[in-house]
Amino acid sequence: MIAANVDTALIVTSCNADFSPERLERYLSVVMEANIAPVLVLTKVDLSADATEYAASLAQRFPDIPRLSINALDAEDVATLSPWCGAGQTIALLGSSGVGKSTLVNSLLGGEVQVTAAIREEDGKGRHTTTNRSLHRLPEGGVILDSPGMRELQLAEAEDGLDQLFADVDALTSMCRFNDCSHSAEPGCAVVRALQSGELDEQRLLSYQALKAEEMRNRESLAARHSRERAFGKKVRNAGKNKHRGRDVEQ
Ligand SMILES: Nc1nc2c(ncn2[C@@H]2O[C@H](COP(=O)(O)OP(=O)(O)OP(=O)(O)O)[C@@H](O)[C@H]2O)c(=O)[nH]1
Ligand SMILES: [Mg+2]
Ligand SMILES: [Zn+2]
Repeated sequence: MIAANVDTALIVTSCNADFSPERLERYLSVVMEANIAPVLVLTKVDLSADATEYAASLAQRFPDIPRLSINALDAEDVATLSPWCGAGQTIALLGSSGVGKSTLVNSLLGGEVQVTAAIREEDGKGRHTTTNRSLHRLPEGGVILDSPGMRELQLAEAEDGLDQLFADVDALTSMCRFNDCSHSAEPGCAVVRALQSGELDEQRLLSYQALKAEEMRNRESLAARHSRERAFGKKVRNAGKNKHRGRDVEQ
């Protein structure tokens, strides 16, 4: 869905109104579904007095995902990405418009290769400056793909990615006494037990359940659309055949 042969996805967000752990969960699920290694990159730490709080929120929510806090304009900060930049490595950039994806590319390449533009003052949103995908060779030997900022990301066909991202919750659900446990009032519910003991954070369970439901809904509607399209394709092919048959009769 994003690109082929990507090793690492830099999921970029900033210390401002763009910051949304819920959106990051969506990106992470899609990336993990595709067996791509995610790295969370928090930019604009130089512009916010609360940068450490943003970073702490990521650490609390995504303890197992590699994370970097940087000023994307600062070469020294950006050099902390070098473990993912070596020969044979392909990096993709994901994130909303204005979070600094192209800025990162420029800092990594050491030049103004990609156009960047200031975000809007009023609402902090980017201006969709990058409009095409482009691949750039890094001095360290790898390649990096710059992409247009994403508007929204609906989850579909990312079930495995979700289960990987929420592996602890997924493991708990399989330990409930009943296979179809709804994790509300059933006896022997491992999820409720973990909530009560404090082992599982309720926010995490709610996120998991909401994303699971969304993923299933979207997957089902995608499947329905595919089958409608297949049926239509068949109709078109049959119409074509009948036309030929008609001509045969005339001749
Ligand atoms: N001070 C500071 N400015 C940054 C940082 N990262 C990005 N910027 C600025 O934020 C603005 C947007 O950066 P871009 O690199 O154009 O953002 P983008 O993610 O490529 O946006 P699209 O191409 O629209 O998807 C530019 O003015 C950058 O100079 C940072 O870490 N610190
Ligand atoms: Mg850009
Ligand atoms: Zn249960």
